[in-house]
Amino acid sequence: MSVKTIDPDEVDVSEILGSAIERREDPALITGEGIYTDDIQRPRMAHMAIVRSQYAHARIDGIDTSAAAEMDGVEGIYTHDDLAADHTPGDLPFMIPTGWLLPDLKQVEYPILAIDKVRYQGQPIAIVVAEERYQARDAAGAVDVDYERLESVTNPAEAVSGDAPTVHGEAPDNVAFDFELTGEGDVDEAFANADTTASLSLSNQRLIPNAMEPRAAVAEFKPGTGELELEMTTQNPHLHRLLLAGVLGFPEHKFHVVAPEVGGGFGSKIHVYPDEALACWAAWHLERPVKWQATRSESYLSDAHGRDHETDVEIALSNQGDILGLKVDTDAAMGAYLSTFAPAVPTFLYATLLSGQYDIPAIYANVTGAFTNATPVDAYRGAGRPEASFVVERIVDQAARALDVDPADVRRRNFVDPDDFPYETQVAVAYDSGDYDGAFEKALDIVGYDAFRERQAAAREQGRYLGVGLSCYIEACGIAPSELVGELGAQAGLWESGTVRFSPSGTVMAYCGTTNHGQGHATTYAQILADELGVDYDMIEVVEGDTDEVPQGMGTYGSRSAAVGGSALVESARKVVEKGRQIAAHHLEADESDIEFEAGQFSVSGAPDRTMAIQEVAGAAYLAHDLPEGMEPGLEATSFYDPANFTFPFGTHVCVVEVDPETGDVAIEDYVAVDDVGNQINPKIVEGQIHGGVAQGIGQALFEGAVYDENGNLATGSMQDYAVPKAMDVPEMELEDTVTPCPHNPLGVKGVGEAGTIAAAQAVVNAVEDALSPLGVDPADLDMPLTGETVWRAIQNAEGGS
Ligand code: MCN
Repeated sequence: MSVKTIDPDEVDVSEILGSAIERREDPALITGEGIYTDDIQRPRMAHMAIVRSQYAHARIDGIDTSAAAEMDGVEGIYTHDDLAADHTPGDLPFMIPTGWLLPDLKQVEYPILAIDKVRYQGQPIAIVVAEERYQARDAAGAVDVDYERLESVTNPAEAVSGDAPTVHGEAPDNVAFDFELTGEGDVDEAFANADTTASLSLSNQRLIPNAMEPRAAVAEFKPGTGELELEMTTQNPHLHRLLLAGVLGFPEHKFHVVAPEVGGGFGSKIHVYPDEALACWAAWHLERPVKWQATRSESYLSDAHGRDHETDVEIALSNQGDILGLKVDTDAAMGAYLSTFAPAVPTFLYATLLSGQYDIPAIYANVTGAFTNATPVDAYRGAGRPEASFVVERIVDQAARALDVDPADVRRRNFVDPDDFPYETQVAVAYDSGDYDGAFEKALDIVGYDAFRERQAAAREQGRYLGVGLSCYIEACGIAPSELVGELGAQAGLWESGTVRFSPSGTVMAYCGTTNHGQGHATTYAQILADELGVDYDMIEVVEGDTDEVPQGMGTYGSRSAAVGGSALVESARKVVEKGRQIAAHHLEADESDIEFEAGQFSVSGAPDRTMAIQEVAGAAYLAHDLPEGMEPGLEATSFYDPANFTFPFGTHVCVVEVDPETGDVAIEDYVAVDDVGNQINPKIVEGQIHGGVAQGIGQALFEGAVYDENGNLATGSMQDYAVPKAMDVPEMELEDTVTPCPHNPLGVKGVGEAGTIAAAQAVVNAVEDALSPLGVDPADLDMPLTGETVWRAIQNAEGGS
């Protein structure tokens, strides 16, 4: 069933929160009015192209720029030596910082232009600035780099096997970190006491984000004021301001970062990369605006990739089907350098979610971060949590097989009980609220699980292979609180700022430190404030993505904007109402405690005719002719909201497939999702987020995967070679929900932006495994992506072995 969109004019303000109103951002975007970074033109603007390493691992013996420098339009060609010689007194910055430090993390230098060595194909070596874009790109192609090639390694398990080329001298064994997480439960004892165990080795393949708009930047240095302005494809302009100021050695208060319209990010536009720093440096150095626009091929090489885990997992069970313990050992690729939040992803966003929706008394996780000669890996939609859900949900299916029971029964038996919240897992987190069985039974009911099993048995009689896959996922959104993440190694606080400002005429401006890049914040934030303030939705404007307009913020990632940004706005709205209450009390000559506020009206309790609309209060606040003694004029408030905990959305996704044993082709027949994201601000936006997320999860399950050849060349560096799902590959979905409010934020919301991606992949893979179980296919042969070839080979392997 699909949620029907409503025209906001048809919704009363008292019902706007929770209504599926149309997204207000869409008219401008679909009529071409949206301004993206590459649309920006500046007088005297030059163009930058980047000379990137052809090889995965090489020493640089020389860079000959002479031929390129003679080419038409070329203004300058710069290497690391030019950066080193320019602008920087004292210590040389121009290094990308690591935003999350784990104990004993091997921090390695990550220069914005290579110094002496390159460690992945695509690493920036030099920049060319020219009058026109094509001139810059042509000249970049003419820069002659003298490489001495070195052996390379791209697989994380091989990289840390003790028998691989070394990526960084500082980490001779390629181990960036060795991370362990366990609780009080004794895992060895759990396995010693187990009646049954099951195990699986699996890969969670490397993915490439593929946002619709490749990354881009326009930088301009203004010599008159000493200001640097950067318009860029960013999910977090404030973090980019802070970290790029450090990279460049530029004063933060003179640095203005703006996100124009951003065509998707999926995590890839969070991180600090060399490219945007280089555009800034060039603009500063040349004192003219400089634009850099990645080509699609450049994006494949240079956007941080996602996932890339090799995992061994074991589960211990009683004969009755109780999960007694879980052991997980993962090698997680970091790629060639530590990208901004890379160390946090396979540790605090992965190992902490390994209890899934289950009450598991003993868990041990060990994660080894591996340097490899590949593009750096960082957060990509879901970031750590899809990997965790994948491991848990696949091993639970193996457990069912080992016990010879239906996979639905193992899940039912082990869910955390609704009465046990907050639930402390054995892996360091406390789930806030949930009803896992509720969402599960609803999903099974919609898909007709019991009837399907009968249909499946009948189809097998006819030689058809139908399968059903279950995925009961848990996720942690809105990473928090700042003090805790600080203890865990975050180099930033994870609060959010929100300002609510009335104008004298009673309209409202809202400013939030999050940054929309497809999620519809302008709509949902206005819904929240219309409800809080009782002001007409159309009279509320939302501003994000500009460090001059919104002085502080932390950006959009980790499905945090509703729970953290939305809560900051709520707190500010409530402060505004409190000030308004004092003004109203003064004007209505009543005691402040007698003033009620509802639907935008202040009224004296028991005297409904003595009222003052919040707009009138705003007028009085700015007129300032008659305010309570000592009160400052104006009506606005700013809040920095620091959440008390993560939020933990959850749900069950069920996928039904048919596999053609002759070709290995997988057809998705049915897809049902029941998600619980707490209270919903806008059910249509929630549905859209789930839908997009599931499409990406299906992409991972069936199509996508970055492939490196034996020399570390990216073999899937274009849309022809890297298969993202197309519309015809994504089935009709049945999206339903349950609602279990978050108990610790004022909106009761949990995140939704990543839920679909976290849930989908294992639903599809488990379905394929279920379909093929009569053939005796080895589950370890079903590594994603399950292309026809992979599935066909798995079938041949099973038939060959039988
Ligand atoms: N929402 C709601 N009710 C809830 C929760 C959220 O109505 N209970 C609404 C929010 O108000 C917001 C949207 O749903 O309009 C998503 O909210 P939230 O879950 O807070 O996620 P963020 O806004 O912080 O977005 C980040 C998340 C992430 S981490 C990735 S990756 C992702 C995603 O959002 N990338 C996206 N969704 C994307 N959607 C698009 N179009 N493009 C991307 O790059």
